[in-house]
Amino acid sequence: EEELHAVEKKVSAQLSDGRFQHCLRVSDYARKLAQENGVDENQAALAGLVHDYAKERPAEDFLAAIDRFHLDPDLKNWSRAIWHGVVGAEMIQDELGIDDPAILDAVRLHTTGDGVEMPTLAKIVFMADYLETGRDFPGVKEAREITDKSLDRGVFYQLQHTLSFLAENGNVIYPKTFTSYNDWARHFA
Ligand code: DGI
Ligand code: FE
Ligand code: FE
Ligand code: FE
Repeated sequence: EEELHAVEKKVSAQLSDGRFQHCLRVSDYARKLAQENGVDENQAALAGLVHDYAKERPAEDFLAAIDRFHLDPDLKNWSRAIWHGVVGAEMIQDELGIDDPAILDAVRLHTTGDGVEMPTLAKIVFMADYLETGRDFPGVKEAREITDKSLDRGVFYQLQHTLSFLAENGNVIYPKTFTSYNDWARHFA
């Protein structure tokens, strides 16, 4: 698609080559998951391409955008790991002119996930980010197999493992990461 190519150039201008290549792989993996789950594959590919658009912006840009877009001021207490999705979605709309609310929501939710009402496109981008062909953490093969059988089981697998990983490393954990996990844990209990 032609829009995809124009957006690729704008994304690559914002990112290191390594992260841009990650975005291309997420785009491809999102297209595959879209085909498997009855979602528009071009919409999924575009969402995957832009998901980390804001990842390398300086903190001042995020802090200014939180004011400018009237986002929750508590966001200022967090960091780029959280900002690049929630605040990044506003930058994508503003700077890339992408207005599709499903794509913007998928970007907003791609780091923390969401509860069981999470839109299918958002599940796809969340899982494509975790499973793209450049990822090689222990368990990635199992995670890919689970996700091919059930997108929902894949989402829960990622939430479970990311939460454990963050806690093991003594990281601060964003509340939404917990509420997403709890909702799926109840769902599958
Ligand atoms: O942007 P990516 O590296 O491709 O992937 P991502 O946006 O899913 O995650 C970015 C990082 O954020 C990753 O190292 C995991 C981490 N993360 C996810 N949830 C939380 C978190 N970090 C903190 N501090 N708190 C969270 O709740
Ligand atoms: Fe990200
Ligand atoms: Fe992710
Ligand atoms: Fe990513």
